[in-house]
Amino acid sequence: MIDNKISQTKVIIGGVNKGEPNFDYYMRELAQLSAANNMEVVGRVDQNLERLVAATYFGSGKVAEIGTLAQESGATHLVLNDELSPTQIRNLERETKLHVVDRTELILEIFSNRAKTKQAKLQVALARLQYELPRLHTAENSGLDQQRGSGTGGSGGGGLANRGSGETKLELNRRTLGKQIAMIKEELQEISRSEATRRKERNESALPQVALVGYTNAGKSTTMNSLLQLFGQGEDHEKKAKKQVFEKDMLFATLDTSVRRIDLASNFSFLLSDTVGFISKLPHKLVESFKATLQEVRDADLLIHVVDVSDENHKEMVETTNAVLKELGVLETPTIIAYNKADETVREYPSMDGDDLFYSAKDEQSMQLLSQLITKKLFADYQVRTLRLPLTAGKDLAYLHAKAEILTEDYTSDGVTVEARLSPTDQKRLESFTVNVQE
Ligand SMILES: Nc1nc2c(ncn2[C@@H]2O[C@H](COP(=O)(O)OP(=O)(O)OP(=O)(O)O)[C@@H](O)[C@H]2O)c(=O)[nH]1
Ligand SMILES: [Mg+2]
Repeated sequence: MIDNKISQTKVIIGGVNKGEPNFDYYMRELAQLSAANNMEVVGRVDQNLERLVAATYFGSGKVAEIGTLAQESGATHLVLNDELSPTQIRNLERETKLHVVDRTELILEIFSNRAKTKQAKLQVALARLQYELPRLHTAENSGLDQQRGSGTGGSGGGGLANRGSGETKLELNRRTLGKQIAMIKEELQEISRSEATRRKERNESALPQVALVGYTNAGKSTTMNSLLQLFGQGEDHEKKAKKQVFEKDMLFATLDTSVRRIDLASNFSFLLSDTVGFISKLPHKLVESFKATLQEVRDADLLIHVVDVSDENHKEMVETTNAVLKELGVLETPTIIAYNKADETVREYPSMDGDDLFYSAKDEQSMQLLSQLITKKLFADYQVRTLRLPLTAGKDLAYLHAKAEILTEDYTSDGVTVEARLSPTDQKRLESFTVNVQE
């Protein structure tokens, strides 16, 4: 969070409740999103309506009320809970004299401020251009949209139609945006291709892949760091520190995916990835353009769905995350539900409730239990097999030593008998040497 209150933009948050059971929760999220965007929430307006008013989103009485509230509170911006049409934004800006920011734009803005790597920046830029494209004529008309994107500033008011610039300029702008979109897409594809190569190289040993997923600020990065801390034995302090990922008490601290190798026991290793967190009504275009970043989630053999159980809205957060996981097509991936921050609750931890884990990412015992769960889930299909390798199979023996957990090894004059724990892939690969499979 940014401490400097003086520079904060004063905003009123607002939403139309069409009878959604989670409405209040969405509004609180909206307040948090505003705060994350360096905005100070000075008022909130809700209206119950069966459907949105096509022209102005709110009904006319509410619009007038907002105008008054803005004058009293000194607000310059109106932040709304839904994605609005360009016309609604234009009309509301004219009538309230406020700069209107809808939920989609707010999320896009936070993402753009947080993006650090080239890939993240391009992905946000793409989502943003796609959001702006159908709204271009608003920019023609009001001039307000030139300020849009800064998040702060904005004098409000305005919105006088200025059609003098004519159709041609609009067409030109559309074409320019269209070209920019195409260029960004191409650049992203390029990055994606080299990423894919790197991913393949990184995982040529076919290590199982585990991905941390969940609502933003749930503690995914902290969980990753604790696992790294605990299982980076043998590594010196400096090396461990270098592997750590960024964790912070703020929305969307992580925008990029980090992948680290975790070595649990002898040859029991997996790749762990930490990635962007989710929030309700995450703009579809944003999820779409972050698909490359979320590739690790899509490839994962196991998901660890981290939930901040100390948050009273954690049930809604689980639903939100599941909705995004559905959009990514990974609802069927085996998942451990990991209720984090149990230290902030009265629950005993670490503990299990059926298959679910209650833990704290800051507690070593919790990490031990989590790693056991991962092992159990990940290696459920592993089998202990006895293999008889002739002397000529030196390469296969070397492979076993490098990739598998060897339990016993017995050398004779014509070869070697090995008892090893094998992954499904290796079971197939070494099928011809197998003399016994342990149940
Ligand atoms: N009390 C408590 N705080 C925790 C625990 N785990 C994480 N936190 C705190 O929660 C905040 C968010 O942690 P992160 O690990 O950055 O969360 P994240 O899920 O990676 O969040 P994003 O990257 O923003 O999606 C940080 O301030 C952590 O210190 C925990 O077990 N107990
Ligand atoms: Mg994070």
